[in-house]
Amino acid sequence: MPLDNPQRYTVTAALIYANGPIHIGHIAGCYLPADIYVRYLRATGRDVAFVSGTDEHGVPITIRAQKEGITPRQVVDKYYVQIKKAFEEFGISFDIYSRTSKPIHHQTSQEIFLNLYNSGNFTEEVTQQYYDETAKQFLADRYIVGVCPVCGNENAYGDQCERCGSTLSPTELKEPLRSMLSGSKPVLKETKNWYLPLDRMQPRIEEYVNSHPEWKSNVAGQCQSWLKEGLKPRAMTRDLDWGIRVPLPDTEGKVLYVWFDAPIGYISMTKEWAEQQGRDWELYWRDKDTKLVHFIGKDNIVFHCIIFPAMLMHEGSYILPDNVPANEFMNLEGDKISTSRNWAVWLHEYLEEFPGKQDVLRYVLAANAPETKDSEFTWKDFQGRNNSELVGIFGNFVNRAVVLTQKFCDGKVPVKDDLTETDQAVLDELAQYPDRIGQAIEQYRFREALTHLIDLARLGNKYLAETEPWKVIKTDPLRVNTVLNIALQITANLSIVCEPFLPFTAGRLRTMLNLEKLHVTHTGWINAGKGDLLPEGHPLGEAALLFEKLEDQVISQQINKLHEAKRMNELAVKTVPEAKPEIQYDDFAKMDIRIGTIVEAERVPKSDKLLKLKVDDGTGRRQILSGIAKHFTPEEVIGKQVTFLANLAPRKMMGLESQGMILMAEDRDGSLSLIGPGKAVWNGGTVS
Ligand code: B3M
Ligand code: ZN
Repeated sequence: MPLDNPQRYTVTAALIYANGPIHIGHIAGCYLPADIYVRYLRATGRDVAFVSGTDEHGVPITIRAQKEGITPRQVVDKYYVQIKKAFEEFGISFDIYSRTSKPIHHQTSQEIFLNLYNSGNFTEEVTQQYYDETAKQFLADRYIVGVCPVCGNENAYGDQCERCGSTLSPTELKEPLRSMLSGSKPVLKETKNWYLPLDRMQPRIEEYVNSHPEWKSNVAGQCQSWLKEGLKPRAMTRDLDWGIRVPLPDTEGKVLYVWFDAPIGYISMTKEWAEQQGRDWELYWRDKDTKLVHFIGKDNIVFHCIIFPAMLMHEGSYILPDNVPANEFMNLEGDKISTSRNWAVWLHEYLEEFPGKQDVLRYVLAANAPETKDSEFTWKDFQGRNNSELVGIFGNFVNRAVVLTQKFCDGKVPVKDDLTETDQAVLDELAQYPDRIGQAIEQYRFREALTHLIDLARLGNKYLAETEPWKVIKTDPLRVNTVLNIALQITANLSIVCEPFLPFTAGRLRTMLNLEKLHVTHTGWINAGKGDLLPEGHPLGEAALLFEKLEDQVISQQINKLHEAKRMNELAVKTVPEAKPEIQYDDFAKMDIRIGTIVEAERVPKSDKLLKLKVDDGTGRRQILSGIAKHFTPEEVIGKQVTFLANLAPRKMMGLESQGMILMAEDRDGSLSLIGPGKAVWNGGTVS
């Protein structure tokens, strides 16, 4: 039953860049906790707008476009659809999942920008930025390539060196600098941008942050360290062509900073949703009784706890975030999750490979969520928790309660007789769980809430083990009726309190218990804890297995897949070697390259590299020493036609003379292959 005066919540989950698929780290860090929270709020009758979507502006999008050889628009269109679908199938219950490329968002962002501009909340600054004269545009940090001052990597980016991981700024890069757009050398050029003077705003922001001592310690800690360092003005416009146009005259080639417009996306998406629903969006953003909660990962804390609130408080008409329960990161099999290294479990792949098992992943990710520190996902743990907790405890209890009722009570909720002390104790205990779970959720302690949930199933198992209805049936069927009635009441309660975590399971439980008929729904948290949810005589539905054991083979397949994907990726990122300096035709013509057949081959004693080959070159047998012993056995190469450099000056190696050189192609993984002619040709034939 919904409350008469429901509290109102606006809950947001980070607007992920639409530049790649989502993985388990995103889910455990942000989307799953948000969904658990929102499902719980709805179940307790609160009025909630659960808002999210994709962030479709900024350099991450244009970089991706360049990598894939498509336009930024094509990038965001592709990933928006993919991401939205994966979230839906995984049961993340957004009220709206939209995108920052919508006109309503452009409009809202420009309006807020203008409000801040008109009320004198920006400062104008002219600075020197790198400019590509060939491409005729300013270069985002990411588009400037130079030598890393830390490790000497010649391909470090202006914001980061991918080899050593150092965070950089373009001015720290050592020469030679080049533009990723045209390859030319960038020059410094003056440009004007609008800044949010966070330095001047510091006292008000401090006051705001300090008025929230209840924030999680990892969040508060990051805020305090930013404040202690002293806030600096931050540019809210950028010289870029992909994004939202700056709504001021003479600003051709400038767009709003992506971190200016992205959080405003929460507002514009709420507007869009409210319009669809015939609701008033302002209630969700301007009514001071509304609680605004942002779920994000730890790399976004400063934007949600300092910069966005600063924008809102100076604009003046909006409520400020009430809480920002950011999570830390989840690692995978002992290593950081990395999109570029392909070290991740991708949600869309999981959904395909484990159909119907959304709740298993939801369970494992929630149980392991990086709430206060980084955590770790391993496939072994996934298997272990599934087999022992979901199958062994939760599923086992529910299955026994329902199957025993089918067997001993004709599939109907049996009549309760007098209660023993054990019965009463179990019912008293049951009554406490909804609050216990709910309070943990309200305090963003989802792992703890989940352990309470499993404890409730444990309580059911313990009760059955103590009362042993399968034995007692022979002597005291009335007693069995009471026990199974209570076991079924626990099961019905589980269907309500498990819903925020395991919505698919909750649905199956409702069917099994035939709950729709009773109007006991998952939104009935207020009824949870009661020992009489199911009336006596109520017919159950079909028993079904909630969870199934995961075999070792399924798990090792996943582990192998992960390692294979990483290996393939490492091969793919190995770059093609730099081109050599230009030569003239005469330089080339000096080389006498010919075809010959290897007729003898043997290892050179005491060398693990060299093979001694005899090559039929059409006029005789010439001896060539070749450093290929690690790649080929002598038997493998005998009889092969090869290409060799015939006029290389003879050299001595290991006391033997080599009269030429066999040509080889080196593959990405370092393996070698002989280069023969496309069809057999005569020995001594020239290559030109
Ligand atoms: N797009 C960063 C990210 O995808 C950024 C979040 C915006 S939330 C308003 O991790
Ligand atoms: Zn480096």
